[in-house]
Amino acid sequence: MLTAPTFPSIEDAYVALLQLATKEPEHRIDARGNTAREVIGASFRLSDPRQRLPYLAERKANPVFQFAEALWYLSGRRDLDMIGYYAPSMRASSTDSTHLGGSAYGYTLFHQADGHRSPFDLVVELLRNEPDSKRGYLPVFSSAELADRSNPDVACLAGLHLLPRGNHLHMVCNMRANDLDCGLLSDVFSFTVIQEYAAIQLGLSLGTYTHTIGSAHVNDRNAERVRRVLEEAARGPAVTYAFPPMPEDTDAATIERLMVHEEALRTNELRYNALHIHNRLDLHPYWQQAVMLFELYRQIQHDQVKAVDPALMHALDPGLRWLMVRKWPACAAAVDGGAR
Ligand code: 5HM
Repeated sequence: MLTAPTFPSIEDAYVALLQLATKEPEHRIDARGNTAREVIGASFRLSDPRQRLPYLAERKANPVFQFAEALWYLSGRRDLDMIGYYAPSMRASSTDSTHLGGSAYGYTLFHQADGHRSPFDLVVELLRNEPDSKRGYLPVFSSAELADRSNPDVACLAGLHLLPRGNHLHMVCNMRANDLDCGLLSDVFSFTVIQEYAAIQLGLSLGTYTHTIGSAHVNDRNAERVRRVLEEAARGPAVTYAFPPMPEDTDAATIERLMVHEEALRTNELRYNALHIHNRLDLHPYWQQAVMLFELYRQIQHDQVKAVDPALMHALDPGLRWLMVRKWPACAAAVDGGAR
């Protein structure tokens, strides 16, 4: 087969890649202090890019970070204030303690410099007028990033290729490198959200997502967790949840509104309960879920509660609840004895 192997969900692709890199590595590498097992030129396709979360207790995917990162990209930002609150480890990649560099993909793709249209806007406009186009490419990695040999943050994403074919928007993602245990899951989550958002702007259905990687590797420091994940996967699929479709009226104004709520919760200026989120925010129930995640995280970070608000946990989609219970002890405490 000459096209990438197809998987029904990111969980299946993730497990297959971990198996490949740990059991049949092609190279042992040691780049910038990271010893790793590596396979070069790996790729996969997702038939349903909405199946973008893995339900593996040993992996403990963090849906709060996943939504935060996707929205950070869609709003064209590069500030550490926002993303560093959700992923403190990303602060180490900043040279000025304020911004991120190459990995602030949203700034490259969605930022509108001085009234100019963003690269994303240009590609959407092109594809509206030329449906079978092969030119809908959004480059991210730039060799200029290599000019500074000590640059800690060189983009791993080379580019995203949007391909409207028939009624569907397909996307191919090219990565120069992917950490299969740490980077892959959040990358695929965010990039498939960008794909779905682009499909909506073009009035198309969501097509397939193809992910290609130059250096696909598992760092030795993560080997123990990877072993546990593979053991869990070998026991068979325990649970799976369908991720709902993004509402068809989602646009830049929706993202802006969401970011107002996100900031109010991140800075602890406001606190929301489930009823308020349901009844008082001008947001589709799909996006209300993201606000619920940010409020739960506010309770964990700012209030440092032992147990988060059970009503909020109850209002979460079952798949997100499953993940939050596994990720955060304060979420598990809120549903103990209740429906997990
Ligand atoms: O030395 P290098 O710049 O390639 O190190 C970056 C590491 O972060 C690699 O392991 C790369 O695969 C991983 N990474 C990732 O998987 C980094 C980013 C941020 O650009 C990402 N996915 N999005």
